[in-house]
Amino acid sequence: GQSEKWVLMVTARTPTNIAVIKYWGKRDEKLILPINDSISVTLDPNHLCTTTTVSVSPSFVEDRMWLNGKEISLQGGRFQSCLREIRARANDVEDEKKGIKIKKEDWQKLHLQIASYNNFPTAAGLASSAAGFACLVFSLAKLMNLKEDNSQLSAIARQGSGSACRSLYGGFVKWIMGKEENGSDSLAVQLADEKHWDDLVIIIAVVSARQKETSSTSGMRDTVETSALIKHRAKEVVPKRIIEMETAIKNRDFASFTRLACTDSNQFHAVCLDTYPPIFYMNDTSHRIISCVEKWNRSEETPQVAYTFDAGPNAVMIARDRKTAALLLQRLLYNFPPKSDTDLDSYVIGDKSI
Ligand code: 2P0
Repeated sequence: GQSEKWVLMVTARTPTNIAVIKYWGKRDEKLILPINDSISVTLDPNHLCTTTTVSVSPSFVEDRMWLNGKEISLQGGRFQSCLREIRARANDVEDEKKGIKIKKEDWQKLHLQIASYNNFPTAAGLASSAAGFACLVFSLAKLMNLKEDNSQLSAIARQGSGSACRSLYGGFVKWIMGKEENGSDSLAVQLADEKHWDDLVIIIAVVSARQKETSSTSGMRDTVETSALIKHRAKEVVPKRIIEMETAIKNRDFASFTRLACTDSNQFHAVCLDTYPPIFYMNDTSHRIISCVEKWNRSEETPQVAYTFDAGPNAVMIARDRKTAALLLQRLLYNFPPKSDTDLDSYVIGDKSI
């Protein structure tokens, strides 16, 4: 009848995040519980982000989702975990203007339609799943009137993709690994907001926009099963670095920040190489970018630029301020002229990226 014709919608936009102390390895694959804490910086929402619209209507007959205009399956365990956790916490919703009244228990029967867009290459090591699941969980939480705070929502987003839990906050964010077997304390907290250290400028050099060969999920599973180094990293190295990185962020100490971020990225890739069979995420261009930044940092009194690489060859560089960012672009364009034979396709330039 007439009363069945309504549609209720919520749209949200969520930026991706870049880890400066990396997450790599799970202790529980189903709940997505990590073997160490991690720290990230969330990008400016104007750049790499996901926009998701979630809608509900009594006329929808099943849950459906479209990613970048193409329908995808919601049958995977990760989507089902997020949907189940959110529906379990749903509350009454009332929209007087539209004459809509949804009772808490109705959410178990009502179906959803979800449309999501990434404004950057999916699965090219630019953390698309991080922004994607964070945005999905956040928009559904708004639609279903959840009372949980962002930390509690992050523990749901975590079950979609580990790194997604860190995109529920802006600025600098820590994912606490937690101790509980059910994962209830494995969640994100904000260390500092986006205004705390807004001199920093993030520049991402897209070395390759191709999809990565080894997914993070299977890569980290192989690492945990075969690498001897990962145990040392998770138990001895990361806990100390987390404390040092929190202090560096608090004091806006760029020299310490750079040393910690660069060595942690390098150790993550060393652990990938220590996996059997070995995983190569960086390529020759990535290595040349590292050399270029290291040489520059060593020629100055104090470091100018930090670099970090995720599960792909693209370089994320963090310049200490805008002036340095402009000099960095000059150096990159000189060393990697866009029209030469290098495979550096383009530069994605963040403004004030945090
Ligand atoms: C990070 N990465 O901390 C690390 C550094 C990639 C390298 O988190 O299996 O897509 O969904 O939990 O979150 C990528 O792994 O893996 C990642 P799942 P996810 O950002």
